[in-house]
Amino acid sequence: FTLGLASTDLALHAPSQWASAIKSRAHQLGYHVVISMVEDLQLQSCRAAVNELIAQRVDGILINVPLETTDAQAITQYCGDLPVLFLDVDPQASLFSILFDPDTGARQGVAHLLALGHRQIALLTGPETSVSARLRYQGWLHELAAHQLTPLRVMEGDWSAASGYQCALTMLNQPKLPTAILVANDQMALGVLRAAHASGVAVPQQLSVVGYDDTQDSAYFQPPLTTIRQDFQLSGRESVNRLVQMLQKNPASYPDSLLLNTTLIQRQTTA
Ligand code: IPT
Repeated sequence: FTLGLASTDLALHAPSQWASAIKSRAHQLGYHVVISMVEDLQLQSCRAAVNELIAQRVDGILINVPLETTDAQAITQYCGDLPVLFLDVDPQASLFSILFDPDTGARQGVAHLLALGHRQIALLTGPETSVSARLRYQGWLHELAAHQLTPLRVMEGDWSAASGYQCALTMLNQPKLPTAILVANDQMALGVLRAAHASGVAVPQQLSVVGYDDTQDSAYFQPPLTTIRQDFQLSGRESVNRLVQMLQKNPASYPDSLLLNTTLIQRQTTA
């Protein structure tokens, strides 16, 4: 059997972690994995990547491309009998998927800051084109509203450390500074730490920073980053297990979708 993986930019954290976890689990089970990278986030490009995989005679497809529900449904239909599992869609949609619960992650970050007494909280979101980035943002707003709070400021990055740096420089250059910032991923949080340092703002004494992902490097940031952990190893392994189960062609044992929890990892960027 051969499994196909259609993925966004492998230079980003989630795609690279998934590619590696999926490859190694498939290898253990004696499957091959072929990867097709999607250059931009248009439905057309995702379809082209899927076609490329089908041409290579894959038996099932994993899709790590942020897709709107209707687009993901169109891809599922398009693939016909070929099982398709999604990694970056809305958990509310009835698609076959393995996802991290964005509401839990958002709640953990907000609750942690509120418990420390923060009320002036800024948000640094991921790109609006990303389903997960939007869900994290909505989760933060929802949790803040549940405590009669609104964000002090909201800015949008593109997941890169460079964008985190630029956005944080802008935020830290305003008269009214946040006491804490929730960041949609650790790479952007790395840029925020550097901007704080460059602006003479002490972390965590003057500014608390919470990331999202828990990359292997995050414990080595200065200071070590408090973050929301997503276990990509677990998710990659489970996605292969479940897709393979679909290939057994026994509808009675078709697996369900899975919603994974996130964990708050408290390090030294919050006080
Ligand atoms: C999300 C990561 O949190 C972020 O760091 C970035 O790698 C992004 O993926 C790329 O799409 S995780 C999300 C796909 C569940």
